[in-house]
Amino acid sequence: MKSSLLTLTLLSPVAAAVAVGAEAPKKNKKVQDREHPNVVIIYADDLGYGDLQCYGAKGVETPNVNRLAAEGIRFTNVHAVASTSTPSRYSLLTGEYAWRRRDTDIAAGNAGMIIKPGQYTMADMFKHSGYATAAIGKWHLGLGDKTGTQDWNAPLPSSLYDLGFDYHYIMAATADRVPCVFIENGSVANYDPSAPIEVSYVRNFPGEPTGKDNPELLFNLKPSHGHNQSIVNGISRIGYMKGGGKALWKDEDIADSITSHAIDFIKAHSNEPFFLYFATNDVHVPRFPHPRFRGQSAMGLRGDAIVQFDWCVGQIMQTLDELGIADNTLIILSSDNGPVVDDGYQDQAEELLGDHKPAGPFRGYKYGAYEGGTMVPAIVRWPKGIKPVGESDVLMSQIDWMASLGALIGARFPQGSAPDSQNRLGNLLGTDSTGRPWVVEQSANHVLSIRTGDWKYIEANDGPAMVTWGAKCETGNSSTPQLYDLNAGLYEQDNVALQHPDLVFEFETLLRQLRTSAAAR
Ligand code: NG6
Ligand code: CA
Repeated sequence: MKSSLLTLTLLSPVAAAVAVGAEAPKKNKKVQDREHPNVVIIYADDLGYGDLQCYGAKGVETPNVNRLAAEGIRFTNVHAVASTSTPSRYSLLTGEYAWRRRDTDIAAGNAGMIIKPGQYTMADMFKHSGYATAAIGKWHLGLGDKTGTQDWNAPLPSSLYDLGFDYHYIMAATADRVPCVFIENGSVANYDPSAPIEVSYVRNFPGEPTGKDNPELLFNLKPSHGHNQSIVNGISRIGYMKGGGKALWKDEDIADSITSHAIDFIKAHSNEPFFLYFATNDVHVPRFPHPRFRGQSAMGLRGDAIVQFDWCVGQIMQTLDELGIADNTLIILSSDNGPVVDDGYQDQAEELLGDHKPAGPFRGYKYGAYEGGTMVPAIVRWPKGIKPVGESDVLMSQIDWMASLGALIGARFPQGSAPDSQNRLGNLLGTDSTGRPWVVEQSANHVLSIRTGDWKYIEANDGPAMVTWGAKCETGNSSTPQLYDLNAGLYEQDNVALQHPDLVFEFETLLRQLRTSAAAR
């Protein structure tokens, strides 16, 4: 049923409803019970709505994710907060829309910590509710006190411990950005004192080769656009770095490395409730999966990276099974933004795509305002707590996962924390099919869109129609407002804004209210 009337009321976040004073509750040791299930968020990178077999992928098999979906709920209308990584991750982990802050765009590898130590994060929420907490994999939310000032050869002054994670083993940004080393508990892992690390996003270090000047050294992957600065492991990157020695990662081993650290964390905490944020490097560029996954899909490196992602998921599931704790572990699998095919390396992703549609039936890709930018796969499995109801088309945003998971574990929220996150636990667990009346989506150039069950509104802006840095992605920009009737087809095609000025006005009003609401800073 089409609803033309929008609920303009800003639902008060659960955070406010259960607000307590600023004093943080003490960590109490808890046991894993139904009120305190383990929670594992498996957060893929650039994995599109159509990239998994259980979402209709062609040319690639994902048996482990298929099994997860078969034993849980496969959601078909879940949105990342933004169509790029840093703002989506910021929003997921803080429950605050990234667009409320100016410094949450795609972060450099030497960005200072974007989430401030004083903010109450999802990890704080679990930690203060008695959970062991860990972040493993891609971080991309900055490290250290201040951009560009980190001494990578010593413990960093601010790291994830200040954000509620007891343990972390992370990549500072992305695999295509320096520094190409893992950070474990605030220091470079496997640090090599014979090769001190220097990082700059401004200038190269004298004598260091770059992809631009030394293409003959690119024995693993060559760039298709950008990505022509420092060379690590025969692949040129964004940014300049020197040193690293034996601490430098090998791209083909990243999935193995983060998965084994995740398994170790799970094993070490199998007797107490734990929260694991497992953020994979797959399927972000440079796509360079381990040789054992090569040729396992019909799509070359991008498809093989999906196979590798599925393997990681299988390893986590197997570990939980072996420890006998799968039943009371709530797994959420999703992605930080929609897909992109050529994102800067000559990996033949475009040539080998065949019939595969990375964004499924939706228009647009990563970076853009169309649905393909933020519509992501989302699977929830918790044998002890939810019925495997199959599919759910409830409208949901990742912004609500913090308040929803907080409600699940009985967390208390300091006043003002998670300001945009609403308790939608019933949606997440499949017991309530009435979804959010609307979700907000953010594109790479800060254009906001509203999606309801029936409509998609994209605010007017003056940007170009395609991204300007090489990726063949539509931005969704238009100098006049866009309104699409999603019942007329999921592929945003006919702009009916002129036929529905009342609705356009309602959406504009809603965005204005959201932008100026108390949560805005
Ligand atoms: C872009 C990069 C792209 C990717 C993206 C961030 C170029 C030419 N392109 O600037 O390859 O790294 O940033 O992706 O540099 S995200 O998924 O982490 O947001
Ligand atoms: Ca991403």
